[in-house]
Amino acid sequence: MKDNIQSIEKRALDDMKAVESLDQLDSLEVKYLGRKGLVTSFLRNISRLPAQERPEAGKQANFVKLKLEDAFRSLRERVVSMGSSQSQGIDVTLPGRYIPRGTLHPVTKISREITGIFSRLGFEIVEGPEVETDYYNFEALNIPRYHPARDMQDTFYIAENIVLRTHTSPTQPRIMEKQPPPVRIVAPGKVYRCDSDLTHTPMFHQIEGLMVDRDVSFGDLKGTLTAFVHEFFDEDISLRFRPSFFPFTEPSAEVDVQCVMCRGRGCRVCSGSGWLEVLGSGMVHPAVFENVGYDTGQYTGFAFGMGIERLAMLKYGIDDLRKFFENDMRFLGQF
Ligand code: 2NM
Repeated sequence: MKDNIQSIEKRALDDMKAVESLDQLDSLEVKYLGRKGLVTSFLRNISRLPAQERPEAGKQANFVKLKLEDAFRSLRERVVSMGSSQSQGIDVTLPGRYIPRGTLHPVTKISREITGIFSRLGFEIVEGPEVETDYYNFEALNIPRYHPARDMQDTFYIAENIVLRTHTSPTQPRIMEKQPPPVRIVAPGKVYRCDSDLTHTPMFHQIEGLMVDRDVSFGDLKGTLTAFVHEFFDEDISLRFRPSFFPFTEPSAEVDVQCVMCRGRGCRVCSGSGWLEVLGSGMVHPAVFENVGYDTGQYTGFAFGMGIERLAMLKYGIDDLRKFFENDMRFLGQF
């Protein structure tokens, strides 16, 4: 009886050496370990042995069964990993398997496109914290204590003097404090406003830029932003600089481009005016320079800011701001 189970084991291991395909492996496993297999039958027949032989025979047979199960398992892994190509063949004419790939979010794409343009114009890309002090978000930028922009309605307060930044501008006094002119930087990132409706989300993205040096003029501002708009939208697009107001710049100007949808004829997107506002800009207010310790007698600078979602909507013809935040793959997969 003992010899018998050992010889079954030996035959099984010999048979396994000859296996060349999964099919052969399957039938071999049935032959030895299947319901009517040799090992299984042997175990079943142990009850017919004399009582004193049963414990030892059972022990031996169960041991062989475990060993063979193990041997079949590792042989199966080997056959599957290397043998299948030969035994079953690969049809090289079959189309490849579809491998789903991620895409960049349109906000990320547009942000990189914008920072890329300014990078080629000699600007450095910098980032600042999203949780900001009241000082950098407002005070350093010449936004006085009772200015409407500070109202609880617009600003998310974290603590007494800590806010979620309402714009990317605070990055700029942080940089200016640390390095003397010349400065050429663009700061992309997330900003937060306590505001939510069809055209406002509590979080959105901005890019702000700053250039400071001796003799930087409003002409430099116009030239730089014109170059940017022509590269971002279209070489032939018209733009105009319209007087405006920001606490941190004087004079200030908003930049409009000819409507990208109707080319200035007037449509729904531009509310019939033929123009679209794309940027805010201006010459840095002397109060901002004084706050960071720059000599206003030696240095001047220009700054600008833009909303990334807005530019993405104009460039891709997206009509609903909420699409950026819904994470619907049918929308995101198009970029
Ligand atoms: C804008 C418009 C105009 C701006 C100003 C500064 C700083 F820090 F230099 F004073 N940073 N960003 C600025 C100026 C931002 O966004 C509509």
